[in-house]
Amino acid sequence: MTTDSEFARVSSEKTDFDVVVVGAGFAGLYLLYKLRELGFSARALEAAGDVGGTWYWNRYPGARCDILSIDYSYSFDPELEAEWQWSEKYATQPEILRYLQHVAAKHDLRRDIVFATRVESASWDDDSAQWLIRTDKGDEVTCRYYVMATGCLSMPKAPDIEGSGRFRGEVHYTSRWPHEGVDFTGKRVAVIGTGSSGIQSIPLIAAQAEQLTVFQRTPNFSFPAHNGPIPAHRLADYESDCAGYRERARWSRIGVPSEPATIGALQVSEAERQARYEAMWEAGELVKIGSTFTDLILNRASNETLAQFIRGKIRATVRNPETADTLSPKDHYVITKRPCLDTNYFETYNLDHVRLIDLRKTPITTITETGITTASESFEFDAIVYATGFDAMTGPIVAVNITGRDGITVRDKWAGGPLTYLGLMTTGFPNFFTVTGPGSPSVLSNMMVSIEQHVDWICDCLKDLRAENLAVIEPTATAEAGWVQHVNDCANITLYPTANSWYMGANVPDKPRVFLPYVGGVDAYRGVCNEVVAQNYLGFVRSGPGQRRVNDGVIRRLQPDVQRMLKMLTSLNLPLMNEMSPEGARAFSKELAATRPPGPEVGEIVDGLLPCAEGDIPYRLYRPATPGPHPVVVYFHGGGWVLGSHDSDDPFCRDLCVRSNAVFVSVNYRHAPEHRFPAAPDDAFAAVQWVANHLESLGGVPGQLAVCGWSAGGNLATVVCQMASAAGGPEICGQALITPVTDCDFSRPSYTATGANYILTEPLMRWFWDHYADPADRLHPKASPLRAQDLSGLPPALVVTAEFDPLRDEGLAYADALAAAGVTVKHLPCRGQIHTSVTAVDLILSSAKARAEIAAAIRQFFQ
Ligand code: N01
Repeated sequence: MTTDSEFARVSSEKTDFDVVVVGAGFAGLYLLYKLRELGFSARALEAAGDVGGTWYWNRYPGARCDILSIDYSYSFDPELEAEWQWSEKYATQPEILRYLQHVAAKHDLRRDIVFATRVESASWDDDSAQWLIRTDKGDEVTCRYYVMATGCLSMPKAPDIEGSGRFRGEVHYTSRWPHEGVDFTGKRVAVIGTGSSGIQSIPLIAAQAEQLTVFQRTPNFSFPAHNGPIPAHRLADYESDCAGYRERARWSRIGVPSEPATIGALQVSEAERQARYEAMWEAGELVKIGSTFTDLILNRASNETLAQFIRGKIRATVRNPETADTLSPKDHYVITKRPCLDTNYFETYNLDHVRLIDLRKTPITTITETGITTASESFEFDAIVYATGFDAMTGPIVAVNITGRDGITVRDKWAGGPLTYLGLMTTGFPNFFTVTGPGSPSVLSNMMVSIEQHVDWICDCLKDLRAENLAVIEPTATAEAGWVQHVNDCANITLYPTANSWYMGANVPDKPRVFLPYVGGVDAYRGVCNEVVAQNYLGFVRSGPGQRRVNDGVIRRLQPDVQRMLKMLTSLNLPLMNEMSPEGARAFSKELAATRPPGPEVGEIVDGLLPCAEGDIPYRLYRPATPGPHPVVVYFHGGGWVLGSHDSDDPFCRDLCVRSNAVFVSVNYRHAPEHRFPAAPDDAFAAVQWVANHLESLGGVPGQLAVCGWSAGGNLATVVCQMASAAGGPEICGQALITPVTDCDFSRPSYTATGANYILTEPLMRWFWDHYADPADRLHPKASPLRAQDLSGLPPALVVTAEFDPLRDEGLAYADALAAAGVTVKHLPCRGQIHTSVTAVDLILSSAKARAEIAAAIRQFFQ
């Protein structure tokens, strides 16, 4: 245990270091160990009286880890792994603290730690390239690198309940529990808060107290921990190949080795779904949620099946139906608030001396000298326990007055939400690092894996700087903005942002609502950090005596789901379509299409035939469920004029039909190479003429006819508009061109930059053109509509382009040409998307927004 003289003991030796570390929890201890190993001089400053971090402070009864003990431990020291045996599946706080004390002693880490000392400010001096750190003891320390290893949940949320200072009885915070413990025997106790801390402590407080009253604002989803010995199969897996086990953890989704799910919750029968949920419930491991179904955090309906299952378990456990109902979460999706693991939590409400107060119905009006008053009742207590949570992730960082270059503070810079590069650094604050900072997987992962990864990355970075005679590192503004965008992109395809959670900063009054951690996965994140280094510290400026190396850039520009899909496709090593025969490619694309989600339900689907130059061609009509008549859109499928049919873009047509409330008539056309140019545009035009002549019988509104098409279908859609314009009809009131082919020129920059790796490749596009049209024919506006002499008078257009699409620039050129000809044009650029993204309904979730905008533009055509 530390005394104030300790600072003097440690700091009197030296006041200037290579590195100052704040915090002596899991992160700070490993950092100290590693820095010392690398020969950096380092000092850790710690507010607590000893090592332990969160496990030093959170000593409330029932405090345990909720990741298996073997996973919630260091991997850097094989000797430690061999000598330390965990006594339970989920170790208690005292055992985890003993572990940390053991590590500190084993590596003699305390000699470089100043305890009972809080860092109050840190300021960067550009001239000396140093940080000046000031503590609450009035001490000053300088260093080249300043690292905050202060944890994500270390700053208790300030009391925000009226009268909280008035209570004269015992007041305890789960986050600052007395070391000597608390005896509640014979006492009337109130617990406010039902997050993880409340849920863990309530059963044990109930076991002692004479009366326990729980004040619940939001019920939580909690799973039984089934604590006990570490499951034998898990222990065997770990012990048989410890190093391999750790490596699997490092490259897993959340930092625990597990088999990822392969199927969505709605893709199995009700019986199988329930069986899987039962297995998850019995396992007592949060990681099992991720390995049960793929889409629980992505799809509302899927998530609701799990929510219902858990509510059923609560009803089956809690005898009083009203109490069971109050304990059943209904205002947020499972996982969107951190789920809890409990031991006898719900059972506790069957005890006669335990009462639950629903603060949604009867909010606390004030805390009094003797108890708590709600809107309907006054309670007297001997003790109040606050389990009210933390100012998470940013709180501990902005609590220190950190001033960077040009006098800006982190607090000011982050006033609208944290801005970081990789959750590791922030622009304007050179040589300042955060371990598990906002924008990194941190709280959405096994903290141990994320802590070790960050510490390793930071230490490797310092080592590289030293090796290259560099002294200062700072992210560029572009890299940081790109990362913040990517972090948001990842969150926005999930249900996480829908909850009022601490992940969103929603628990702290006036805190900006920003999703704080990185939800892209531990594996993906590790890949990013490694790539940044492999690309010579992409996104960083590094400088030293006489040198300044700027390596500006954005590490992830693809949407996260697109990135994952491409990675998955690469791993499958699929054959290339452009190396197949047309028949082979058709069969292959049909096979792929069979595995995709079906798209939404529509009111009606009708298959029919319509006459064209060389016989009938099939169409499929999608009718909205709303009362008709409806506007009509003739749709042309993609497939490079070679592949596809009237039903090959089925999910996309369904989606647009529902979103735009229009009848979609997806028509087939003759395909190349059997029927080369101009068979396809001739069929397409004939189809539009036929639909125009049958509008009313198809359930359409006279005069409300538009065209839409994707890829080669987008080409046909606009060619049809040109043909109709030249022929004096039919009247078309809008054209929606989704990543269309508009030209036969392969030299535009989008071909050069994105022609290799994003499904639609340059060789594939050449293969399509070769099958479709002779080089001379390609120049005809019916093949390359961008080459038309005059585009004036064409219907209003929506042109959708994707950032990583070889066709991007010709789409853009067409939008510009239409605008120059006086046509009303809306251009919708899809950031981070590829050619196939927009049509990939329920597969590329990040493209849903684009589909909503397409539908809005289509509706606009008809106004
Ligand atoms: O904090 P919380 P926590 N009036 O914010 C309520 C980790 N952890 O300490 O949801 C009334 O989750 C608040 O209500 P609401 C873990 O990551 C891990 O429990 O805001 N009630 C909520 O019920 C966890 O998620 C373990 O409506 C008020 C509760 O207080 C994180 O730490 C154990 C209120 C706070 O819940 C935080 O958990 C413990 C008010 N004014 C913690 N203000 C392990 O198992 C707040 N509440 C490893």
